[in-house]
Amino acid sequence: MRPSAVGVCCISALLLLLAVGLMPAPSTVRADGYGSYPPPSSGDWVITMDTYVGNETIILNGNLTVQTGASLTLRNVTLLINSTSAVEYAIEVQAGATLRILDLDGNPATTNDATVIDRYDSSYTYFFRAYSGSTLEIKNSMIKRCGAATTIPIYAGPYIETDSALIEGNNFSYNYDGLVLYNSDALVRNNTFYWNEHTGIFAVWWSNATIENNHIIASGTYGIEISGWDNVDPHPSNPVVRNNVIEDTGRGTNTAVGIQVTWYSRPRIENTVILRSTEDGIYMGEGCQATIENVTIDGGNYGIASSTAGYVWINNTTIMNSIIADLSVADSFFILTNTTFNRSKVSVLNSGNLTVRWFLHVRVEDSAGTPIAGANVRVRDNSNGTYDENFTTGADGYVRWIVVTEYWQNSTAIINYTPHNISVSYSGLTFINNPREVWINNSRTESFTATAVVPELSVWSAAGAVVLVAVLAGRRAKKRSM
Ligand SMILES: [Ca+2]
Repeated sequence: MRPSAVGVCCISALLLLLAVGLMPAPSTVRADGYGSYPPPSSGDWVITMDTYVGNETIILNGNLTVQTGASLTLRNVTLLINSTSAVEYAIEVQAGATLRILDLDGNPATTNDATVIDRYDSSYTYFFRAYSGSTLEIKNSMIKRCGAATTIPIYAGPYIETDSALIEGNNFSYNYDGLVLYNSDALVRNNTFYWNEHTGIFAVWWSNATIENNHIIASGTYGIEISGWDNVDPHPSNPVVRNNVIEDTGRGTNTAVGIQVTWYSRPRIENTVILRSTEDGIYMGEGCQATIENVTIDGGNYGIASSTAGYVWINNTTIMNSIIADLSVADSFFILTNTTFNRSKVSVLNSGNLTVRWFLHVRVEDSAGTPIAGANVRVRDNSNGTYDENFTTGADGYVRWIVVTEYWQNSTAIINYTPHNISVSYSGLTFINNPREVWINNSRTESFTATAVVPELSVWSAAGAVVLVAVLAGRRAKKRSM
């Protein structure tokens, strides 16, 4: 059946609307709400009961307070805070209250349904505080231009001091700090932090948050700051930081650090890429320790720098293209395992020291290339050290992941522990080039080959095998002749 003229007309109109982006809002996209709703046109908006607002733009000329026992859910809401002086209005979530800032479809890829919180068209900022004991969920939404230029965490940006915080799939842009975690074990993942004035994510005062899969772009001073607040009464923060990309911290001009760790904090930093920080990729400050694993740092004045930190364990990491030094170790202890850096760009200062280690794998095989299980492998470092360990090969003929030290360095000396002496033994066999001296300055596999095949069978069982083979061959021959 041919479409009617009216139908064609309607379809054409629809296509036109689609083409120019003027699709009428579907019926679900209609301002609605209940509870402490609608918000007042002036004065504070106080949420005293379970409240929902959807698909609405609100200009708030006052504070927004979610009171204890109440909840506020925002979906596809644009909330503009109209402060008229420098320190005026705030969004506050009290202990025992819940705030949910959500999009409509639960999909971070569609951003036109995000809830957006921003200041109104003035130069005055606003504050955002989710207090201890509150519940906060921010998903697939945007928070912009929050916080003031201050070192006081509660004023510096969207401020979270509750553990019950899920921050996922959002965009935090143009805030002073993109996100402030204060005594918070929040889960912060899959967010974008763009052009926050000072810091992308500030985790301070016992914040053991999980910070993962975030993209932190062009923060002014720090991509992520992990802090124990001070050294007088430190409250170290020990977050897990993984799978993040942090780039252009400092925007090429400021003295800026990809990940700043201070005051006895002990983060774990994994699978993270740090590009073009202006000063340091990672800085480790007083009393701090960290495990840094599978991290790539490219560019900046320094790769990983420290001052009076404790132990910094750096594993499977690559540091490259630093302008001044890939490693700057001041009064700290860096232990590198399987980590790539430029040896001509290392600075060890004062009482600092650096240990460089690699993984050694040893394979043992017979003259036919068959792996030998149960062979003994002995590894010793040179006369500067005391390392002397024995291992046994597995079914695949390997001993793997032997950690060997190449050298140790302080501000005045380098002590080499390589070349290493590696020997293998197996009853009844001799091996080519065994024992051998190996200069180990990268992770590597050493293969040892025997001069004969493994004498697997005794004389009697070998004779038995010959008989068995003969019998089998005979059967086969009979079958064929049938
Ligand atoms: Ca969405």
